[in-house]
Order: sequence, then structure tokens, then C-alpha cells
Amino acid sequence: MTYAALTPETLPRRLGDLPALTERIGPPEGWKVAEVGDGNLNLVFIVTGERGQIIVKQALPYIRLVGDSWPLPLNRAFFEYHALMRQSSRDPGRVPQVFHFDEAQALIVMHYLSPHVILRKSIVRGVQHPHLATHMGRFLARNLFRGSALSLSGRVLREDMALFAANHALADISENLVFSDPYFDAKLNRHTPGLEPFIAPLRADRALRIAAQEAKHAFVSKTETMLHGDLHSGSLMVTPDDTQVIDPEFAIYGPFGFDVGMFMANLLLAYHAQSGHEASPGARDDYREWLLVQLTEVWRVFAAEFRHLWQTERSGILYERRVFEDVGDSLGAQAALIHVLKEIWRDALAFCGVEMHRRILGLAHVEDLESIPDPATRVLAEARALETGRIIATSRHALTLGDLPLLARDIERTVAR
Ligand code: ADP
Ligand code: SR1
Ligand code: MG
Repeated sequence: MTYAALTPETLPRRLGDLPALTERIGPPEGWKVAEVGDGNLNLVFIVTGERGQIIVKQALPYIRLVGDSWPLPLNRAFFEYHALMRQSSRDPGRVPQVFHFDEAQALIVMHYLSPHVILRKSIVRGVQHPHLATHMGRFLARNLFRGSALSLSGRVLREDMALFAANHALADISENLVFSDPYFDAKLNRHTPGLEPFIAPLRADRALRIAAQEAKHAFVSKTETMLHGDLHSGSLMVTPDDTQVIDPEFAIYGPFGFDVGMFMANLLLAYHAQSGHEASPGARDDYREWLLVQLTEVWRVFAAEFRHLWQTERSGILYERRVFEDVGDSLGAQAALIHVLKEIWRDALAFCGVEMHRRILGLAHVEDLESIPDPATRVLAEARALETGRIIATSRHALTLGDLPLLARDIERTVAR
């Protein structure tokens, strides 16, 4: 069948003979279909049958957020499918199960996550998720380690790098939107009216522009591991007990620190957005602190799990045991690990800073800030987030984990109306 974008009306006719659906949810005569996509790029349908519900996600030949003036290849569904397959074997149970993939139709049929909600929406409501940092720290370490030359043979690694290198159209979006557009008056940029006095000095900061370009340099040239590529809080679905990672269509080989930094940035954006969501000043103080705990805990869990995998699964082509443990130098392997983690940390900080900026100055914003009803409160929250991002990116060589909560609290107190 040639590609055609599905609609709730055409879906039962076009997919009604697929056993992947009928065996799970029943015959198409009884299907109810709702399009629920709230992301920037694709169609997402919930299909309800007499025996259950299922998700059908389909790529469009353009960017949904912008329209058909910005074409985008359908093969992003192919990369999302392949990334989901790898993630499900590298950290089982943390991504939705895929039941069917149709390359020509650019569609993936997958498990319907319920009663899960998008983490970002839950954070806007001030809900705590006790296992978030543990689940995400492990997900990050397992995927980043197991998708890298620390774990894979040279052949497998290079074949996989070649496969995901073809996802350059999505990498191109990140290269422009994340690393460059925020730092000049790019065509697609937008910002909250009133934020101008904070934007001009940010863009005038040469050290920041260098930091952003160094981060872009790392993103493009450090093909260290398979990234999720878009790991913000809108790419996580949660319950009180569970965390599921969705939407890896931006998957590509890139630096270890990228997904870590993106996730941290979204926690910090949420932190600075709290003033726009609390019933009275200070009412969300406990929640602010919970967000900062997630920030430090996710790194702690990530580093601990990465260390564990380093000790137990280092079977790839890098830092081989035959040049450390096997010649009696276990300490050498530990020293090398410290260097690797330091570099991941420094890269993650740079990615964290630029992600904070692009979600305020670029095309794609975040609900945490966008949903703040009072314009002055929103400007202030955004100004604080811009400053936190600036210091994190420019001071990435000096900042420790313990510095981050201090910095965020300090900026929350001192950047005032
Ligand atoms: P996009 O690629 O356009 O960003 P997403 O994969 O983020 O699309 O999905 C858009 C929305 O569809 C999500 O915010 C979520 O509400 C819903 N969704 C996506 N996948 C699932 C799933 N497996 N189960 C339940 N809802 C889902
Ligand atoms: C034009 S796409 C904008 C953003 O949406 C995606 O989710 C990515 O974050 C991308 O940068
Ligand atoms: Mg999405």
C-alpha cells in the first residue's frame, strides 16, 4: 500500500486486517478512533476495540507544528522503531512494546500506556513521582553504555552508527533549533513579550555563544552512543509507580551527555516555572525542592549504574580489560572511568544550558512556562531560567553536582522584577 496519512475515519478500513491490532483489540467493526497527538511532529491515534486499546503512531510528510511548508522525511518512523527495539532490549520494560511496524506507511502500532500521563503535565500540576530519578538514571546509563563502544564490537557499532546516520533530517532540526537559533534573531524564534531586556544581554554574551557552538561541535562530532535525542519531560509518560520513555524519533549517534543534559534542563525549566503555578508565594516550595532532588538524584543514579556497567559489562572496543584488569591494573580502569564520567558531566551541562535557552527563545517551547497565565510572572520565570542556563553552559568546567541546586535557588531569589 502506498503512503497515505490516516484519519480516524480511514484507519479502520486501512488497518482493519492487521492481526497485530485485531488479535489485541478485536474486529474493526467496533473500533473507535481518536487522534490525540499533542507533539510537534506526528499523528497519534488511540484505537479502542471491544477487547482493548492500542496506539497507532504515524509520521506525516511535514512538521505538524509548522505545516506542509516544512517537509520532513517519513523515514523518522523507521528510526523511532529501531530506537524502540534497542531501548527495549537495553533497559527492558522502560519503553512501550511495539506490536507492528510498517515502513511504507511510516507507522508504528504500540502498547497503549494507561493510566500514564505525560510527565510534563503532571509536573505542571505539582505531582511527585517517587521513582522518577531511579528509573531515568538507570534508563540513561543502560542505554548510553550499552549503545556505545564500551559495550559493542566495532562492527556492530559502526553498522548501527551508519543506520542512524541517515536520520540527518531530525539531527538538522536539533542542530538549528537547539544550538544556533536561540543565539540570534532566527526566523522561527518566538518569545514572551516583555522578555526583550533579558534576551539582548544573553545574545551579547560571547562566552555563551562559544559554549553553545562547542556543544554543537560535540553533538555533531562525538558519535559515542545511540541517543534518544529528544529526552524532555514531554517524552515521558508516568504513573506513581512507573516511568515510560516514548518518542525516540530523533535517535542518532551522539555524545553520552546529550540525553542526560536535556533531561536535567527540563527539570530546571520546571523549577523556575513553579512561581507561575503556585496558589500563593511559597506554596510550591516543597515541590521546587523535589525537582532539585530529581536533578541531583538522576545524575547520581546514572553515574552509579554507569560505574556498575563499566565494571561488569565492559566488553566493547574501548578501555579493554586486557589493558587494565587483565594486567593487574584495576585502579587504572577506575581512573579511566572517572575521566569518562567527568567528560559526560561537562558535556551534559552544556547541553542542559542550551536546551533551557531554546525552550524560551526558539520555536518549540514548554508547557511549564507557556501555561503561566500572568505575563509578568512568566517573563520573570523565563528570565531566571535563561540566567540559570547561561551560567550552567558557561561555567560547565567548574560546576559540581552540588552546585546546581544552589545555583537554581540563588537565581530564583536574586533575579527579581
Ligand atoms: P510526537 O512525535 O509528535 O512528539 P509523541 O510520541 O510525543 O508524538 O506522542 C504525542 C502524544 O501522544 C503524547 O504526548 C501522548 O499523549 C500520546 N502517546 C504517544 N504514545 C503513546 C502511548 N504509547 N500510549 C499512550 N499515549 C501515547
Ligand atoms: C520542529 S520540531 C520542534 C521540536 O519538537 C520535537 O519534540 C523536538 O524537541 C524538536 O526540537
Ligand atoms: Mg513528542
